[in-house]
Amino acid sequence: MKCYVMTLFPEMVEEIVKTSILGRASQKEIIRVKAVNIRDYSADLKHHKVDDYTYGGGAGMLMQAQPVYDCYRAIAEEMTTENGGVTPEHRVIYLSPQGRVFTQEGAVELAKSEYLVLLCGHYEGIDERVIEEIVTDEVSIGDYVLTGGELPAMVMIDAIARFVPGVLHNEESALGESLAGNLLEYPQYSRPEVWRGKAVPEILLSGDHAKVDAWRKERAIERTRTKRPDLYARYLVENGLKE
Ligand code: 6GU
Repeated sequence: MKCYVMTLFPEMVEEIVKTSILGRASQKEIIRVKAVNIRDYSADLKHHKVDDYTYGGGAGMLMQAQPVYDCYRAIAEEMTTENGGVTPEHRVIYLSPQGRVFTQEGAVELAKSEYLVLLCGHYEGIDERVIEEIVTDEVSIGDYVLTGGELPAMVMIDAIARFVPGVLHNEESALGESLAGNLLEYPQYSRPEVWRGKAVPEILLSGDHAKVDAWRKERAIERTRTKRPDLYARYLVENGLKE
């Protein structure tokens, strides 16, 4: 998978991408993340300006259409060259609090993409015309407002990368986890067996794998019911336990 991030702050993206599991996946070229600086496409060769006042007045500056569009054209051209003159299928995702809320299912779906282009906005937003021209999906990461799209873009890349084959060492771990099947993860314990007077649940030491599995499932269900009643309701419906 190759992921282009159109941004005014490429260093934010680069820092995150070189760290931890994303860093390892990048090193192995299982995922390629390229931060592209929108400012490099400013037509203003002197000050590299990319923002201006909004028509109709009001507070704040808007990202102008031209640098965003030219940045996208350069990315499209690079993808075309990489594919022997054929532009590969790709989504252009605009990160915005007005978008559809990103979910684990969304991550699974986007992980099938060969190419992704993420557009990070700043200031009060981006000129509507370039959004209409290039954007295929508008995505939010939750109902709160951030100062820019870079952190949401990285949240998405991280969540998506976990489902790209080879990124995680143990392929099952992406599926058996929190939110798989609308259940939270069961509680886990490591050594020592007793810590500050608290013992590890007896059954986990029994060596009886069937019993351990049953206990974990039960704990996952109970934990979901108490911590996330909204998820629990979905779990019941999707498993035919409730209408
Ligand atoms: Cl994608 N962008 C911004 N600026 N704020 C957000 C968001 C995105 N998702 C939640 N809040």
